[in-house]
Amino acid sequence: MLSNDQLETFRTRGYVNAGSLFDPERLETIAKEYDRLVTFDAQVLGNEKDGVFPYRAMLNFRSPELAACILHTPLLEIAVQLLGPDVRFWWDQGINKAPGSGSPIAWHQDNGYQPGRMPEYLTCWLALDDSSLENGGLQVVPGSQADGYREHEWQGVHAVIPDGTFDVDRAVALDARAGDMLLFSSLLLHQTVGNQTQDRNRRAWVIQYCRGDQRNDVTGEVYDNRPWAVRDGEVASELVSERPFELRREHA
Ligand SMILES: O=C(O)CCC(=O)C(=O)O
Repeated sequence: MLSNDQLETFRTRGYVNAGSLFDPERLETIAKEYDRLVTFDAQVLGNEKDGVFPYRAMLNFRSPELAACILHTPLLEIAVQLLGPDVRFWWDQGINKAPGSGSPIAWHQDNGYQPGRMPEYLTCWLALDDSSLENGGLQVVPGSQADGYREHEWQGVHAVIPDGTFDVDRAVALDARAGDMLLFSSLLLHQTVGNQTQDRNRRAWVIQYCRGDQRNDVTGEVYDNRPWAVRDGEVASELVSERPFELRREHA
C-alpha cells in the first residue's frame, strides 16, 4: 500500500516510486521471461542512425508467469488506492534501452497513444536494471498531469508532444534501482533518453491499469475487452474479459 505521503506525492507530482513490490525470486522469474521475449529478433523501435532497441507488446499473452504478475496483490492494492475498487488491466510492454541504443522515446503522455479513447489511467514502470539518464532512463515534468491532455503529433509509431509547447526546463530525471516500481499518471509528461553506455541494459516492464468503468470517450464503448484485475475490491484469480482483445485491430 502507498503511505499517505506517497499518495500525496502521486497526486501533486504525478508520479511516485513505490519501491520493491516483488520479492527477489519473483523478480528473477520476471527477468528470465522478459529476456526470453524482449529481444532484438522479435521487434525493435528507434532509428538505425541512433541505434534501435528491443520492444514487445503484451508479454502476458506469451508468458503465464508474467500474466500472474499482473495480478500481484501488492501491486493491485495500490491500483485500488489510485483507481478505486474496480480495476481492469489495460496494457503491458517490455522496452529495453540496450547498450548503445541511442534513440529516445520523445516527450509524451501515455494518453497521447490513446487519442480520444481514455481519461487518466495508471502506468506502472518496473525497473529490471538500475536506470538513470546515462543508460536510457526517464525524465518527467513534475505536476504536468494537472494540466490535462495535450495535443500530440505522430512521428512514425510514436505520439510526441511538439517542442516549445511546454516548459522543458522543469524536467527532472526519475532514476530507479533494479526492482523499483515507478507509478505515474497517464497524463504525466515524460520521455526516455538514449542509452549512452556500452555495457548497461535498461530493461523496463510497463504494466497499465484503468478504472473498471472506463469508456471510450468517442464511442462510449465500455472496455470490456480488457480483463478484470480487481472487482469490488477482490483481486481476480486470472485475467478474464467479457470480450476478446484483438491486438492488431486496436494497435496496428
Ligand atoms: O521505458 C521506456 O523507454 C519508455 C517508457 C514510456 O515512455 C512509456 O511506457 O510510456
